[in-house]
Amino acid sequence: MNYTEEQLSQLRSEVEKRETTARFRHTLGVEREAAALGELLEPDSISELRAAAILHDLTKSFTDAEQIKLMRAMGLPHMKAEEEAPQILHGHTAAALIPREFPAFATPRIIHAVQVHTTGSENMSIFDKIIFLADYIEIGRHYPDCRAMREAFWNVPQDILCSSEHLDGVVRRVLENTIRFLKERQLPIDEETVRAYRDICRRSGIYPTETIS
Ligand code: DGI
Ligand code: FE
Ligand code: FE
Repeated sequence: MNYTEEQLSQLRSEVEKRETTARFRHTLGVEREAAALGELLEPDSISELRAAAILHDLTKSFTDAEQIKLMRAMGLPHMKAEEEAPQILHGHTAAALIPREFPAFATPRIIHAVQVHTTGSENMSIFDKIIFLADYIEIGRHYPDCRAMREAFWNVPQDILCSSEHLDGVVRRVLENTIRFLKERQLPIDEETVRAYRDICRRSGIYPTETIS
């Protein structure tokens, strides 16, 4: 699916109304990063990647209770994360809202990438990985881990930038960072995050270094 700049601009103004200034700045950062990654890795899908990035944190401002209420209202099945890691629910609720509120943008690729943007998933497409990585390395993120992954992605020769193995390597390291971050804080690690990490290690022929009990 291709969107015109006019359609994207209209989508941006709709989403801007629903996000705080800081969140919307992040959203635009993710859009820019997703477009830059798309130029290298998915050049025929830039406008669709932009749309997914604009929509990815649509419901981020909702409280945990509101997330759970929205899950039920939209007929989504119960998830363990509702008790253990409610901060991951916003991808699921945002994805479910897209067909209702932004039907022109309800493509399977946009919906799936938004749904899994926080945890990753098994069998991620390049489109999914671009949104997942753009969310972590967009220019507005200043945490040392985010800066390090931004460097790790961009600071390589041009021919490596375009390789899906390089993308996989950085996505794997982002998942490793997330798991380590959660372990250090003794927070529950969602099973989807674990599956995403194991799957990308297996596909890359790499032994998982983050052990998950
Ligand atoms: O929505 P953003 O802030 O832009 O970023 P995000 O959607 O990647 O959400 C990041 C938050 O999600 C961060 O606080 C870590 C948390 N998170 C990611 N995976 C897991 C998780 N939290 C738990 N408890 N378990 C997970 O597996
Ligand atoms: Fe998010
Ligand atoms: Fe985000």
